[in-house]
Amino acid sequence: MIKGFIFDLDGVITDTAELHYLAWKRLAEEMNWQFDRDVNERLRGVSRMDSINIIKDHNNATVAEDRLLELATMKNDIYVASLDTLTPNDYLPGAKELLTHLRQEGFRVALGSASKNATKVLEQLEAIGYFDIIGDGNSVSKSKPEPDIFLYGAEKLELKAEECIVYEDAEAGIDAAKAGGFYAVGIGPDDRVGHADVRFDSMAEATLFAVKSHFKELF
Ligand code: B16
Ligand code: MG
Repeated sequence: MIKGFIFDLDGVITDTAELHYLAWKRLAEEMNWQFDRDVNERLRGVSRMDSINIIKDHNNATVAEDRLLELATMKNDIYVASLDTLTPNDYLPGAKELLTHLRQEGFRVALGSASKNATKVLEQLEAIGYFDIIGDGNSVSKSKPEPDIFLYGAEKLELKAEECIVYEDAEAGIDAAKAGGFYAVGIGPDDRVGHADVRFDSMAEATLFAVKSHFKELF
């Protein structure tokens, strides 16, 4: 029986991908690196250090490990400063309504994000109160597609994986949810999250009613 929900952040609750994109673009310009929206798409749900390695490799650049860390910090400073522009109007359509319904119906709710800035993002959205547990990039060391962040959330909620539904917009996130034994709801196109148990184009369609209808026997 489903007792809890675990949410990814970027691409599910809000669209911080655009702010990540602008911050990486600024860094790439400084470094004279090629960077565009297609490359940015490959960073969806990927940790900061994995992201900078993808951009570096895309440019066939050689960068010492400590310099790479410095560059990732530069990007993060730009990104964190831009989070001040985020407001409670910046939920993805449907996300706030879903969180409200889950609270009303007494489900347990956790965040399972790769971002080390997840708490700051939730604060800007005024969304902290919707979550019993916040699992983020600081909570576990192995990132998606490893299931650790979702297992962390379930454990803190005191639930088993099969009692939780995970919402994810990234290919690696669905892989992580399935590897952990969770039910997976994919948000986005078929070529990205078509391997989820059920897929919706957007959060606006992934309502509690729609999910309950799909997983009838689990509620
Ligand atoms: P940070 P999610 C992910 O968020 C983003 O999709 C990804 O682009 C970003 O690199 C990652 O968080 C790490 O973020 O640099 O803030 O620690 O989708 O897992 O909520
Ligand atoms: Mg995401």
